[in-house]
Amino acid sequence: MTVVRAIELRLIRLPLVRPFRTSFGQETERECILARVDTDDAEGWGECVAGPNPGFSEEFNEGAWLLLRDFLAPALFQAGETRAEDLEHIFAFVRGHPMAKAALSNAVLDAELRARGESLAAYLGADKDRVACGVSVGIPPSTEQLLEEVAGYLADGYRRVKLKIQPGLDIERVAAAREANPEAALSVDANAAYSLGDVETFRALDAFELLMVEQPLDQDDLVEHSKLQREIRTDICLDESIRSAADAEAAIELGSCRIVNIKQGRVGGLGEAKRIHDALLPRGVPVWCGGMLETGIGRATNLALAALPGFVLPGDTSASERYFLEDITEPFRMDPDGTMAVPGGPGIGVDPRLDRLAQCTLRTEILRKE
Ligand code: NPG
Repeated sequence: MTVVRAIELRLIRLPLVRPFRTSFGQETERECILARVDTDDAEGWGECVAGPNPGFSEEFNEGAWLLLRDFLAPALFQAGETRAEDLEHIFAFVRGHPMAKAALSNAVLDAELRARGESLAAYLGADKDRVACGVSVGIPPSTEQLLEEVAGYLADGYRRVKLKIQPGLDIERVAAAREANPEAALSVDANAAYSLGDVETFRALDAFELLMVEQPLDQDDLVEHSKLQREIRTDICLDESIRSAADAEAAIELGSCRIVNIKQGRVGGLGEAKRIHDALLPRGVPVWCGGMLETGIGRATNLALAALPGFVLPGDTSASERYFLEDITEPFRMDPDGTMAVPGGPGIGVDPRLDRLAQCTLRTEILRKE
C-alpha cells in the first residue's frame, strides 16, 4: 500500500532522427507527456503514448493532460492508500482514455516496485532477460530510400522489418523490398487505410511471403477482417482493433486475425496488456510488443512486457538510436544478434537524465495531495 503525495506532469518534445510517415500522417518529432509520482517510499515514471494529434486514436496530448490533471490525479489523491493494481478500478469512472490512464497507472506501479526492489519484468512474470527486436520503417519519399533504410536495419541485425503501406504505395514497394532481401523477415502495416474492396491488393501481397499484414482495415471492422483473412494466405495481425482482452478473444473467435500486436500504452496499461497476453497464450496465438516511438521510459516498460512467454515474435522494441539522437534515459542498444537486454533493476529499471529532461520540456505542472 502506498500514498501518492504528488504528481508531476511534463510535456516533452524530442526530434526524431528521420520523419516517420504512416498512412495517417507524419511526425518529425515525438511529443508526449511523462507522469512522475512521488510516494513516501519512491518515485515512479510513466509515459503517455498519445501524440499531439488525434490521428492514430481519439487521444491526444492536450486532452490527455486535462484528463490527467482534472480527473485521474484527483481520483488518485482521493483514494489515499492504494496499490497499483487497484488503479483500474479507481479510474473506471472515466470512460475510455486508456493512454492517459496507462501513464499514471504505470508510474504508480513503477514507484511501488522500486520501493520493494522488484523489477517490472519479474513482477509481470517474464521468462527471458533478452528480447528479439524488429523495426518499423515509415513511408519514405522514394523506393530507393526505402531499400536503403531496410538494408541498413537488416545490417544492424533487426530480426524483422515492418514496412508501412498505404493505398498506392504498397505492392510495388513491397515487391522491391522483397526482391532486394529474398530471405528477410518482412511484414507490412496499413494502419487501417484499406477497405474490404481492396482484397486484390492483399491477394497480390500474398506473393511476397510476408510474416504478417498488420491492421489492414478499420479498427471497428472485426467481421470484415475475418472475411479478408479467409481470402488471403498471409496472417493478419491486429493492433488498433485490439483494445482489451475481450476484443482479442472476439477477434480470434471470429477468425479476424492470427497474430496480435499488444501495446500496453494504448490498451490502458500493463494490467490490460497482461490480460490480453494471458487470454491468447493458451490459444497458441503469437503476440508481439508494439511501439509508439516511446522514449526510454516507455521503452523500458515495453521491454519488460515483451519478456513474457507469449511474446514469441520480434517486437517494435528498437534501439534508441533508431528514434532519437539523444534519448532522455541512457540509450537502449541492440546487440548485433538482434536482441536487447530487458532492464533488471527495480521498477522499470531506468531513470531519466534530469539535464536531458530540462532540455526537452515544453511545460510542467505539479499536482499535490491536499
Ligand atoms: O518502433 O515505436 C516504434 C514505432 C512502431 O510503427 C510503429 N508504430 O502504427 O504502430 C504504429 C506506429 C505508431 C507510432 C502509431 C506512433 C502511433 C504513433
